[in-house]
Amino acid sequence: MARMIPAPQGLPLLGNTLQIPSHAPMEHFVEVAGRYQEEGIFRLEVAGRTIVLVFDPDLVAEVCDESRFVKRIRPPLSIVRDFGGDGLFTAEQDEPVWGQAHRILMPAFSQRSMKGYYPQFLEVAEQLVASWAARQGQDLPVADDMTRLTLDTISLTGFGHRFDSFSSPELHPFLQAMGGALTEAMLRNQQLPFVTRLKRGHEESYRRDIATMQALVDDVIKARRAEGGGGAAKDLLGLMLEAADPRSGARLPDENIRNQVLTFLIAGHETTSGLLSFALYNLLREPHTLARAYEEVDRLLPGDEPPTYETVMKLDVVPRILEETLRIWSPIPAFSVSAIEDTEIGGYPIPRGQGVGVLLPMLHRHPKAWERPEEFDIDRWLPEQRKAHHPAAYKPFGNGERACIGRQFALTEARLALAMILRRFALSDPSAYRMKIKQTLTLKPDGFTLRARERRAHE
Ligand code: MNH
Repeated sequence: MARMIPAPQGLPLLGNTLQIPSHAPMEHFVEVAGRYQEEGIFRLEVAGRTIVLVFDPDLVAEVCDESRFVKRIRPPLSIVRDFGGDGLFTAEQDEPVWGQAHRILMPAFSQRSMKGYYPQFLEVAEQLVASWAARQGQDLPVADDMTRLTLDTISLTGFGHRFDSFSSPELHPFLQAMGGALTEAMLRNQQLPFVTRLKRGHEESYRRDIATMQALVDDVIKARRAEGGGGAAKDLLGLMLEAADPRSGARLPDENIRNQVLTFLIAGHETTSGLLSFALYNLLREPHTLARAYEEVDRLLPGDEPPTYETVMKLDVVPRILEETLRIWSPIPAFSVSAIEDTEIGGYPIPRGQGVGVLLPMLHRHPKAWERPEEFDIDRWLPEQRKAHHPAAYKPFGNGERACIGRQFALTEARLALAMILRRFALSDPSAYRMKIKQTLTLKPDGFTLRARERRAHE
């Protein structure tokens, strides 16, 4: 028998639209979800659309069945498409260019390829630690510095472009523009279209932000073309300019390459920055885990020599800190799929085309799947425990074919950065930061600072 998906009371026409705090939608969804813990599913009427959110791991397992559900470009992704265009993140599954780009780029994101990027990963990580060494005893803006690291890393490895973010006290204008555009996409997601149309000032600054980002991308591509196309450069841009889809033989259109570069500049740094910021937050709250991390980096990375790729891949505590951080604080708090045909999940009817969002902060703390869900415990990620996890209870990188292509990239970059920080600095948090989430579609700790002191003398 079909069950009704529970929903909080809304207003006629407006539904639940006005209940959502515009700059903190995720916190609100989590709060509402708490009222439906038993059901693990609920429904909201937002800006004229019905959204269904799920977080019970068994229901999530159903929507992760790719024969029944597929990623469709709906709000907020259809808004992000204003700047992501037909890049991988915001392309429809059945747009030929998605498959072409996916097949061309997949090999560039294998763990093997990470070894090739390692010198650049290391170069930027060394700039981070040098910059922190020069600012000992000062309050370090964690999210900003992690953004410097991850933006410089993706742009150098992917496109041979240097932002040199650590040489400037201000963040690059690209980041300002990106933050503005992502925030506007989030706001528009919760607005009735007529409200969006009334806000002319927002429209102007939105278009300006998009133009700022595209101008940078065009410069990066122009610089490469001036050097003679892809050529020897076996980075993402070189690959996109030269490679043909192994299946169709097609090459990526120029407009698509532009969209991919912008997509990678955003998707390739924003979330990894959040991951590293949350990881540092967790470590400062978990002295026992921090001590284990120090022990590991001192054992595997003694001295001042730059660590090799092979050594970094031997780390075990550090990557488990990252995995547990992605459980407790997923930088992307939700992803969505749509029903291919009329179907039901757990007895709840889902009509064809209905979007279903997977609410990660709730899924990743669901008591059905996690013991002591609020506890930061890296030993959940020991091989034996890992095997015992509910198969659908951990989805920080999304699902299936449309899962994150940059997963190895993010985890390799982040484990190196965290190891480099820990081997060099003793960290403290004299202002006793209390978590405050800043959401610009993705999540970061707002206003989090820490202090760093060199653990040993360095010349
Ligand atoms: Mn990433 C898709 C999370 C790092 C490039 N990424 C996704 C999705 C999630 C995600 C979730 C699926 C979104 C959806 O279903 O709509 N990504 C992350 C997280 C990190 C991350 C949590 C870091 C931590 N992502 C990266 C990095 C890159 C990258 C680094 C690039 C270098 N991600 C992508 C791209 C997609 C994606 C591109 C879209 C893939 C596709 O649909 O083909």
